[in-house]
Amino acid sequence: MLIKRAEAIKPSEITDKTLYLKRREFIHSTVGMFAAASLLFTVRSRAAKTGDGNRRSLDYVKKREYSSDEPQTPYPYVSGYNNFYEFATDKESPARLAASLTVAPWSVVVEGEVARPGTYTLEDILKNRQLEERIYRLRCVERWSMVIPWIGFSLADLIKRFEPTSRARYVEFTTLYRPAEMPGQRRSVLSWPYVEGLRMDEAMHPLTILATGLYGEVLPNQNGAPLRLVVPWKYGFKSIKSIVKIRFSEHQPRTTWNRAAPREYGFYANVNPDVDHPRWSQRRERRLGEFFKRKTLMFNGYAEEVAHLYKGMDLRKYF
Ligand SMILES: Nc1nc2c(c(=O)[nH]1)N[C@H]1C(S)=C(S)[C@@H](COP(=O)(O)O)O[C@H]1N2
Ligand SMILES: [Mo]
Repeated sequence: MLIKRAEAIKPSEITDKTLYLKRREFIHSTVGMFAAASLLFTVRSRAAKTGDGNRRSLDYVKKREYSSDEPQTPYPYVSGYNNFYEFATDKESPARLAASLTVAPWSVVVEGEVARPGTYTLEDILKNRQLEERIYRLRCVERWSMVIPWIGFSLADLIKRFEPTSRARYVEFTTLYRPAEMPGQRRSVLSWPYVEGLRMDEAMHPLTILATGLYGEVLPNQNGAPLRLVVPWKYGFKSIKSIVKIRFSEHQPRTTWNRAAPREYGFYANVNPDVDHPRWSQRRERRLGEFFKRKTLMFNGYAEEVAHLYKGMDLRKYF
């Protein structure tokens, strides 16, 4: 994510060199090839430095629920090129800085319009839940995308257990606030804690998952351990990481990016090639690991599954 509060952060802090290269020079594919190769190199060497010491396999995943024959993005990108502002505003540092985040024990507070509010431990949440592998695309506002074999479970399945009341029209998610372990939170780059939200029908959609892993392993901290949302038809910033609170409400939540820059980041944030970001087009994207840009697809390619949720809505207004 990029934000425009120039007085709060210097451009050099939010725009790393590879993205700078991308913006300027990717018009020429040869330069693009060079930049893509050097990005992979940077990402690989950073990964080697962090040692990926916490990698643990999740071998009890049984079911393959949603597959894709698209080539998967190489692991070093997925775990080495991250947006996680609680740690840093560049893409390479979260892998290193998140390594020491304490992710166990972990619990999630459930509150608002539900019959069963309370504090649920992660074990509680995972109990009896079938973990599945689902290969979904993640597409960022910054025009890059990845194909990731996530491991997780349907959010709807968990929500049903909390028994939302008939007044619950939205679900709000909150990320951990722990400045002692999350150095980015010591600066007011965003208003902490990070908050995201979905309309109830979006949250209950079978494509929406809570992820606990990727590539057959426990979720790396930089990807939002131990529990993060994945909403494949929306821009990446909706997929909130390291969730500690789930709140059900009648009113649309005030989400972090929307508050920071309402003209740039709407509540819905559906991937939409026809609605530009105010500062750039959203028509094309770079799949990390590939040389040539590709066309961005409506709803990130999931139109058949989700377009009905927005029937009759003006998607320029509700962007
Ligand atoms: N708490 C929190 N969640 C977050 C973010 C963040 O900064 N903080 N960044 C978002 C953005 S902009 C993107 S693109 C994705 C990146 O997920 P990844 O690092 O697993 O690829 O996480 C999203 N979730
Ligand atoms: Mo993003």
